[in-house]
Amino acid sequence: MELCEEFFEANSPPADIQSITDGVTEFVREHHINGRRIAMIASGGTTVPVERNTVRFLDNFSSGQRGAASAEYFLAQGYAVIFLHRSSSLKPFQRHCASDNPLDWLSYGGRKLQVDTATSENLEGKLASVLPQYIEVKKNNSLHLVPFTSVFEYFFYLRQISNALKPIEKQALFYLAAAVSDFYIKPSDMPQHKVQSSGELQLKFSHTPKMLLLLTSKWVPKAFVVTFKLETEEPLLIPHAKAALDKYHHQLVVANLLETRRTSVTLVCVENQETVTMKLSTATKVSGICAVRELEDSIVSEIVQKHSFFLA
Ligand code: PAZ
Repeated sequence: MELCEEFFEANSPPADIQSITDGVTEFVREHHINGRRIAMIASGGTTVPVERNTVRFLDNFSSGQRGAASAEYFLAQGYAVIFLHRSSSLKPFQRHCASDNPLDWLSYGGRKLQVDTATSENLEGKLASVLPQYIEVKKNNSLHLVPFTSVFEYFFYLRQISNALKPIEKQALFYLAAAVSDFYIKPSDMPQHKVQSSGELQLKFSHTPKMLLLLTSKWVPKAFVVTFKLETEEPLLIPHAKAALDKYHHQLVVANLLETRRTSVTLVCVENQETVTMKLSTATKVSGICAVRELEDSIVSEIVQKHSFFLA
């Protein structure tokens, strides 16, 4: 845990930390008064800057699909959601149009902008199931977005959000689906300016401090905490998920393999380290949100049940 404290001492907080904190604190206050549970979802990958005046950075594969889809299902289950996400990754609701070019939906004539009838049918089909929930969420102000890019921003924001959620104790649910870099370059090991291409590039990586122990023991010791574990080798997956539960003493790990993460996950629970595997094919049915039930719908339903049990 010392390494974690050192991380916060050695690095400067992001410039907007106070406004992020104020926004989250107000969101928590508003929804806690109304008796809502609050899910804090972390989503997308963190970057690792190479230079202090950052031109280059290391990144990872995460698209944010898991977190963005899950946020919609938590909202549908009545949670207020803080969505801590990589700024360029998928966002709840918007993800349904992420592969579209909005300019293709419009036509312009006689100084009037119109939805193009040729494309509107397709558009309606796509958005009809999403828009009612989106409008409701906006009306209730039940989704609060906090964007990050680097691993530094991620940890600073996570700490502030945890502080804001600490008072609501068990009503808070952490769903940590972000792919956070395991290695980073300390600012003391980072050049100030753009590394020139004339010489060799040598980088010194340090282990990213394991903030999870701090989160479960100090930041939000009463919250319901779900983490995610990704591997590329199957034999490592469940043992690593179980080891994480032993180490961090939280409630649940969602384990997935890179190749099959869209179609299969295994939930490893703290009680008896029981495992439940969910596959997309067994989860297919019509739901309120999508014509085909997404894997995240099943994951979130199961987790909400476990959170209810935890609260009882
Ligand atoms: O963001 P995405 O939908 O492309 O992928 C989701 C995921 C694989 C990043 C997530 O399910 C996950 O496992 N996150 C934790 C990764 C880790 O072990 O650090």
